[in-house]
Amino acid sequence: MICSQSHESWNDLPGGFHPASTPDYLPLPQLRDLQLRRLQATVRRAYDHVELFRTRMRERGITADDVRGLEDVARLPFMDKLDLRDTYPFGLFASPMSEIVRLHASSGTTGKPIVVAYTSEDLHVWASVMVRTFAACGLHRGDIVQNAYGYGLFTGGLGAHYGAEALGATVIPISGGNSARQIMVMKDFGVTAICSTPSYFLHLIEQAESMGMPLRDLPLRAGIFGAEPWTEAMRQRIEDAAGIKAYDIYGLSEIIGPGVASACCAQHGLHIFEDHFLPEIVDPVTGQVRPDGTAGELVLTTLSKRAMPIIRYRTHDITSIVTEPCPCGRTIRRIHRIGHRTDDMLIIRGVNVFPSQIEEALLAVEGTLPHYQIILTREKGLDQMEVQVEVTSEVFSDKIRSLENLQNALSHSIERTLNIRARVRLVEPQTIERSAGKAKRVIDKRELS
Ligand code: DLL
Repeated sequence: MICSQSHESWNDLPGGFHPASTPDYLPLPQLRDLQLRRLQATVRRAYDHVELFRTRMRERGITADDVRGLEDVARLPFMDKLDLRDTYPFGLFASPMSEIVRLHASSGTTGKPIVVAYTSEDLHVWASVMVRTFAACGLHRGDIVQNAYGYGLFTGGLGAHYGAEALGATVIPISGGNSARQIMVMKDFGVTAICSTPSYFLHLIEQAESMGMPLRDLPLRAGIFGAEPWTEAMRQRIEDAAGIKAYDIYGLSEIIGPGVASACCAQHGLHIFEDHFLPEIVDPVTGQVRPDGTAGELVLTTLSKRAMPIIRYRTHDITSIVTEPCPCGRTIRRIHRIGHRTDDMLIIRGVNVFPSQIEEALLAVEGTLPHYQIILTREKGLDQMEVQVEVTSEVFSDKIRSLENLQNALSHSIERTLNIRARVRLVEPQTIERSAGKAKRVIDKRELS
């Protein structure tokens, strides 16, 4: 089965573009053949032009000619964020500066930013994978797209912008922030789709309510959400509250930006645009390749990037490759929703905890809003975790007794999920700081205590 026309309205896509004619639906032998040819060209390009890569290949006693099959990717050295930092700013470029037409940068959590570069061919590929992303999410010519990803050095804004334009949609380059204006524009311009982080969209849901214009009453029908982890429970809350379909899209600056993988009408996993990005799943500790279906760290190799080819990049994102074919008919493989990163893991009194597990435990209980923050402290040498959760104003003004019941239900839900006790504090709506971009879920004060 191919996604229904009503979902992916292919007749309304720009001239000559039809998803069925993109590599999304290539027969597998053809796709693997294309990947191999591109992998060989990428390795050769990196070997010839990037010193760090050439040195590492030589240390392993291999050359670009040793890539004879796709499985040979496992013989190549890994790259990670440190390599981008150590070669800051331009040390990994494989094209002369005269061919580089765009730079982006990502600050990450610590230290110097990392810089990424694009030739005009790279920008063309980026727009094309974003067109395929939007088409998979059911967008088409005639859609009015409010792009609330941040414009600037962050790849979200311009990445989504050029993709939506190339799709033939009408783009509103509003960027993040100024929530009252976002709602006004959404209503006045008849916006049908929005691009933002899921956490910023939650904030827009509330803002719309407070302005007496609930999003359910507006023409908005789709949200293209990504750039941070979010759970399936959060997706359902968003869909119910705003009366839209919420699609998960994934990407990272080092590889291209948004446009690495996207949900489709089946909303079960994200299709990787495998003709441009080769995925592997490895054991996060040993680096050994794991078979499809097994969870591990996603490693990505770019297959067509010219300015900055990236080989076997350790993303730190944990997922697995879906083994069943997708009902939408795409042949490119899917990854499961990315719930967390290896470096998100909190160790609390010796127990490993991921913020997404806390989100799941909280959203399993009725009466809470999906705004929460995890605060870690150390008291007398012992780690303490406090989870602050916003509750609806009705609940908050309710009797003390029902607040206590809710608090207990949340503590139990956390204990059931994680096997660890947390202090739960219910807070009034709007207490937890909102971000126009990626949400800050964890405040770790343990080093200070
Ligand atoms: O966040 C690119 C992007 C923009 C993706 C807009 C989607 C939409 P970075 O700032 O380099 O790039 O952050 C990349 O964000 O390694 C993941 O840990 C996380 N991430 C991105 N998308 C998702 C997602 C952009 N859908 C890092 N689910 C990645 C979970 C995500 N995590």
